[in-house]
Amino acid sequence: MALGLTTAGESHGPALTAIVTGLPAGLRLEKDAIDADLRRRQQGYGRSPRQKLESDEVEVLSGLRHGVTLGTPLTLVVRNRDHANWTWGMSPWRPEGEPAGKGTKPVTLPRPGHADLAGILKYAHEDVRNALERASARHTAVHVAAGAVAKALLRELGIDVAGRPVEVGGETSEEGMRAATDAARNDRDTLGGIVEVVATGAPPGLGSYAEKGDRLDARLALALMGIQAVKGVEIGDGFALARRRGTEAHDEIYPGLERRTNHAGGIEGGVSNGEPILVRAAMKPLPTLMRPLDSVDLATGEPAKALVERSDVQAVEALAVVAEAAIAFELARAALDKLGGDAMVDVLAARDAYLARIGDTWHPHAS
Ligand code: EPS
Repeated sequence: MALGLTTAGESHGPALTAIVTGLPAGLRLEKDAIDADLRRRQQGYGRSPRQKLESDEVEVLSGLRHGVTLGTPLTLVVRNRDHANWTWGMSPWRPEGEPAGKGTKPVTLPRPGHADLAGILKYAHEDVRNALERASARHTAVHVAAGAVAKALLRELGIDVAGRPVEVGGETSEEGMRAATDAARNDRDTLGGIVEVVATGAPPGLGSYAEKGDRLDARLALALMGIQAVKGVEIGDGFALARRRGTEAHDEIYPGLERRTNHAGGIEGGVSNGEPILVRAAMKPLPTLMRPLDSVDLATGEPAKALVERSDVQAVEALAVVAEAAIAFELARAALDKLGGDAMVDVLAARDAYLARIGDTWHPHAS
């Protein structure tokens, strides 16, 4: 059974939920490790005051007993503490009593760059809130929880995945990124940036060239492009390869199947080649602006300024954690596609048999 993930939940609703299916039985999970990733996602320079309200923590409702997976659907829940301020406005049922708290008035001022306008047109909503609540990047919290589960599985297979920000507002040094964030905050503006995720220890043979949907690079690109605000994805040297000659673009093969370069980012023909897997994602500046752009009031059809709501100045460090989780989940899916197994013991036996078969020719790098 393929590894699957379904998520649900609104930004200011009661909770976010993820159901992970197809996990082998016998995988040990640590609550602390999942919570540590949830905390990492909440941190970062330029985050919204909302992060002071939330203190994300995972709850498990099914699929786990005494910290070990059962091979049944795993339900992960992250509650929204802020929901306490929205109990009327985001009540799942028809609210009782007088309107109180946040979210009581319809939002009619769509923000350029957000899902607001497309969302209400698509779903026939009148209140933009009905679109923005799910489109919000808040729900990446539960994707990070699912990614932490995937990382536990990958660790058993000797695969490590790590994400980091490499650029914020065009700046690449730590100080530059902070200064750019401070400057944008002072100007009541927002920034985007670039994150990089590196996976080491993946064996050759994950993914396939047989169909385009099987290609590992296509799957990783989907995993990253599906994250809020991501507008570009690059594998290995990506766009720079287009400007090189073939003799300078490819990674030559030496005895022991050694490579001295990794322009391909660890993937050739849609299949992992045993080198570190290297991907990058570009994030646009966040579309919720304190200095709002021109829009139209949907209630009157008249020109107006877009909705102003509390938001982040930039969330690139958060994206690094979310992208790491997305890549981990996709690599875990690809690894289970290759190795199969209802039980971890079977997955590990299949891994050992596979590595024994290719071991005469392929030797993992120390990197
Ligand atoms: C978000 C807007 C802000 C962010 C939120 C994503 O939320 P709020 O409108 O409640 O201040 O803080 O991100 C999170 C809450 C989170 O946990 O990442 C948006 O519009 O996407």
